[in-house]
Amino acid sequence: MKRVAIVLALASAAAVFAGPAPASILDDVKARGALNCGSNGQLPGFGMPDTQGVWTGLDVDFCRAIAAAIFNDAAKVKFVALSAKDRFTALQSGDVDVLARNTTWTLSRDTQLGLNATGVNYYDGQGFLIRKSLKVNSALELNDAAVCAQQGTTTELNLTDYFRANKMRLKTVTFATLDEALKAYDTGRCDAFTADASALYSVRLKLTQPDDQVVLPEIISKEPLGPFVRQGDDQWFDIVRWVLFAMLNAEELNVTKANVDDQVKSPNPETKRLLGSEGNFGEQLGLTKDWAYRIAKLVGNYGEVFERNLGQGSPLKITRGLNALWTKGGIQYGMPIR
Ligand SMILES: N[C@@H](CCC(=O)N[C@@H](CS)C(=O)NCC(=O)O)C(=O)O
Repeated sequence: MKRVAIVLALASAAAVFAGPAPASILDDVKARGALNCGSNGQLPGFGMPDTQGVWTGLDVDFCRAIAAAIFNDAAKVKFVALSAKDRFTALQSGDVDVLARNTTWTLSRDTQLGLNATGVNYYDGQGFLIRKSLKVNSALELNDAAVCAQQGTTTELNLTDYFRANKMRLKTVTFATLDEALKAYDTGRCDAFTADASALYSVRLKLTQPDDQVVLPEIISKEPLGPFVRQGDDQWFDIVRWVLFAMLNAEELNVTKANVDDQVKSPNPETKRLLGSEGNFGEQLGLTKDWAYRIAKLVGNYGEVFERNLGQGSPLKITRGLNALWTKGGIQYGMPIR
């Protein structure tokens, strides 16, 4: 009896110490009235504020889509610029609710860091930028090169692997920030600069002589970039993952910012389920029936977001490539809403 009493006392003490069950991230975000979104602050096309403090980018619009789904207001987002090195601690500590910052999904990031990757909003790979004057045509000619890269990235690790696998000597020169790494490359401290291929498009435009640069043909890694959340809140994980699927499905069903009010009347059952005129799929996520309507209306579908930030509507002019929908020769694929 005595032992039982002690066990019970200990259990209730533990309950007191543990405190009340933590509120869900969705509840926190709603109570706060804004989503805290960890983003890149320096990378055109993915995440960057302009001189007026207006943020743009693929990852930025992804966070706006989450806000649209929750608040019916795409502006209810506070963007937090995070460096490669600090991004994971900011998410772990709760400083941000979601990390959408050109971050590669890898096994250790998905397990050891206490985080979960929710999907892939950009299929990327690592490439090299080099001065034309060096007359190098292939990354395999980089033996003995000094290569600039950024700390705390998969870029650094792949670079070492690639040189080792090809039995080439390497001098890695790393920096904490993109601007430092670029400056070093621009002033000739390195022969080549390496980063995700998507980033090379914008990085090139920041150099003093963009036309004197060439991107080598080799892509040396897989860099599936996507939004991350903390482990332990499945509802939040689902919301973030399904916001991306909703944007992809909207593109597949030709639901756009401009036509969504007509598409609500569409007889197509898939469109009806997406936009909430049939079923209660948004409610199953803890949101409202019209969650995906809000995303399409206020932010647009995946293709629209891609084109304005990275594609033909942007200075970068990146083609869809792997990021085309699966119906158009790419591998972007939204899971079915049913
Ligand atoms: N996708 C890679 C690389 C991400 C990364 O941080 N890339 C750099 C080089 S383009 C960057 O975005 N720098 C911008 C900054 O730190 O402000 C990863 O997840 O580790």
